[in-house]
Amino acid sequence: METKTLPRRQDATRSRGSRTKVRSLAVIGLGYVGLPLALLAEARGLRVHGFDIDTNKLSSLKKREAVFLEESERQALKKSHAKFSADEKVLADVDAYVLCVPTPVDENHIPDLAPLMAAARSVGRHLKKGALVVIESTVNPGVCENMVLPEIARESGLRVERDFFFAHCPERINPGDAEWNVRTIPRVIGAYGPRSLTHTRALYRTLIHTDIISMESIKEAEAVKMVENSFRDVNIAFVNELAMSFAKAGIDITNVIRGASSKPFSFMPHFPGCGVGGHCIPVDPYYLIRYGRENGFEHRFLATAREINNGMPHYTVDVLEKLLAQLGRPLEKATVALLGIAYKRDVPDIRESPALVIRDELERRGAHVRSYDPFVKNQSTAGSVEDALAGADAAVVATNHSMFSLLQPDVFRTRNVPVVVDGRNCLDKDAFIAEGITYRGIGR
Ligand code: SAJ
Repeated sequence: METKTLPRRQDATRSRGSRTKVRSLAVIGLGYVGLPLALLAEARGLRVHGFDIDTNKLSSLKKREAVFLEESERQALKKSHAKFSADEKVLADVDAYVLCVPTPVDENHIPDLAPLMAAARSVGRHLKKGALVVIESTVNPGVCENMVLPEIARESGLRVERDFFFAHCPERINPGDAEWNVRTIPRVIGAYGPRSLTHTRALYRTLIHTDIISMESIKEAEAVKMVENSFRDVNIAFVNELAMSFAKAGIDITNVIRGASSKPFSFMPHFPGCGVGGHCIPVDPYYLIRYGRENGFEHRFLATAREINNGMPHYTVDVLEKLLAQLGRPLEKATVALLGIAYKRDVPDIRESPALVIRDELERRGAHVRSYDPFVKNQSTAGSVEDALAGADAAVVATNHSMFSLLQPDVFRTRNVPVVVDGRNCLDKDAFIAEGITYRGIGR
């Protein structure tokens, strides 16, 4: 409702009516960020073109299908007249471009900007005077202005702030969250200059009816997203470290967190688990670490938090190995039911999922893994929970899917599964112990 503006060095010029009005929008990258944005823009009356290089995704979109959408967005997609294509022609003659392409890290945690740079070149080839370009992809400070903008200017031959306008508005999509979505989440924008700011604010005011906060610079907007997600990673690492410590002391960390949460101020609960997955939280801190190094600063705290969180899948397998050894059952040659492959509750996304690390580590230690995930059936080796548990020496819950949280101990006992490691502390610990099952959580 409110367009809050943080104190700025330059006063943004007021929106000049139709000159900033966006009537057509091209969204580059039609994943869980770009597609909801494209559908929202169409619902707001804009002519929308969607561009993506992934032909599999485009063939689903041609059938008006997309598994990662919320139900209301799935309905909107079925009725959508937006044009989705891998042909760059859809990038011609639009008032605004929003780039929502992935910015992953490689196996050495080095940020990979190739998709974003390729998208920038595509836009540059079709950019016309007066158009606006917004980067929603998550990047560290400096990337938009020092890497992406020069590519667009070179390809188009146009000058920023004079011929076209440029800004960063970091995406804040929270997969699986029905309440906070592209319509309702406040947004932060950082623009190249006052005219770019005016055009960017006009676009997002058209799209969303919630707070729009203008930062003093593009770098500040890039930094906001990095800080948001690094904050979450370090807080998860904090409780993961506590979990490993309190496990040795026989203290249930989940009770301690519940107790600490009774403090009505300056405590924000996070929860220990078998690891940190997804496209954001385990990725963004590496961007900040690299950026710090470029500026001669070592982010020791961020790096330590990453190390702790990256160690949780192995810690989980260690817990299992010790429990089986106590029962005289070596992990090697044991059959382990792995419940959960996705990185997060009730989503089909496996990117950076700790469950995949647990699976690989179990197999590396000689165990036979039977995995089941109702949201990721194509990676499951069992057809149901019961199928995964049949003949298993142990079970590991790696994702707190709603259906797993409801599992009762008798499902395990009747299949003679003596050991359960609850990597998301989502099972009823007392019920499992009462049923005579050897139960361990993460920190409880
Ligand atoms: N996790 C924990 N303990 C926690 C919270 C999460 O171990 O207390 C694990 C999850 O199991 C998962 C990973 O961390 O493997 C990431 O979980 P997440 O809830 O942060 O989910 P994401 O990756 O979808 O994060 C998104 C982010 N949104 C954006 O980047 C725009 C993040 O900023 C949000 O804070 C987060 O959703 C959210 O709040 O749910």
